[in-house]
Amino acid sequence: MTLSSSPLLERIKELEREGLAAIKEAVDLDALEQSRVRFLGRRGPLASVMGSISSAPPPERPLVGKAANAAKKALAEAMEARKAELAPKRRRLASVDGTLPGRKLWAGGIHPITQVMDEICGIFSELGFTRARGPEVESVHYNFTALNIPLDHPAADMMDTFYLEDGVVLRTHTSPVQARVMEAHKPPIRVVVPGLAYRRDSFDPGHAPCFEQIEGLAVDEGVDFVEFRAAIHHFVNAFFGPSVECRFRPSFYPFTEPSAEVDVTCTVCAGSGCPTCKRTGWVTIMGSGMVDPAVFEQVGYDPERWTGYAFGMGPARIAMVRHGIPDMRLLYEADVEFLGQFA
Ligand code: 2NL
Repeated sequence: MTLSSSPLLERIKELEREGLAAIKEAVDLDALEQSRVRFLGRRGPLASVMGSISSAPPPERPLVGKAANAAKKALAEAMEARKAELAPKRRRLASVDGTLPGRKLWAGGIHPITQVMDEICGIFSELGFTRARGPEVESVHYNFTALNIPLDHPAADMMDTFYLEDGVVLRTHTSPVQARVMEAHKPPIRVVVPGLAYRRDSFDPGHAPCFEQIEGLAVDEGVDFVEFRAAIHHFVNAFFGPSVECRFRPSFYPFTEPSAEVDVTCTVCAGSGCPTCKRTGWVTIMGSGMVDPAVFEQVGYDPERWTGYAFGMGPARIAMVRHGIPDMRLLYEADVEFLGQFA
């Protein structure tokens, strides 16, 4: 009998081949452990081969022992290698700098339109104006008639709105609140009225069918155009800063006479011409005028005794002028990335 044909050595080689194959095919750590028990366990085939060394012819015994140990070592090494492959991947933490500050979460902020409204009301409160609020669902009387707007007048056309039922509309401006304030209180009156208004407008870069408005009204004895201009100048200065100039342009509103639109030098291009000011250097920020005596008559004030001025502006437009926002719809899309810039 030659050594190479020793049945024990053959058996050892066979076990090593089978073991290596089983290790290679193990799909997870459980399967790997099963093959370890099967081939290297105390009651496994290699252990029993070792136990039967004594039955081999004496010259073969050292070779059989060596071969068995080599097979065990090969299987143990293959097992370690497969274990490393199957082990769940651990994240390498060595590259993370634990001293870095945490990421800051945006805690929310005040909408740019609301910021503008709060600021405007704040500036007028320094001039003695209090805040008033009123219903968004309004009667045709307060929305149009009491403000000297006949329903067949072109001005009523421009304020085409949503009729809820006969004689009831969504208000097209906040002016009905001033009419209500005048009916409920005697002069002197100085109020600003922030709130939502509705018009049958398309949602486009310059319009929204539902928009914020702030109107103001001052009524007292001896209020004249000089006080009116001074108040508006003070507001423009306080809101836009001293480098911004303003001008009054003659205009028409049914509830004021004379009426004026107020323009300021463009804050985006400082008057040199850009898309915000349509290359004119000026942007319109409000409509205004001296209250028409016909309005005072409607609310029961003596137009011989009381005079006043009124104005109205759209905070969304003013926010666009202030920040150079090209499209009003951006302000209403609730895009946190966009709005977060103004928080
Ligand atoms: C505009 C124009 C304006 C008024 C609003 C007013 C209210 C009363 C009496 C007189 Cl009760 N006037 N409000 C006056 C002139 C202009 O708003 O373009 N608003 C966005």
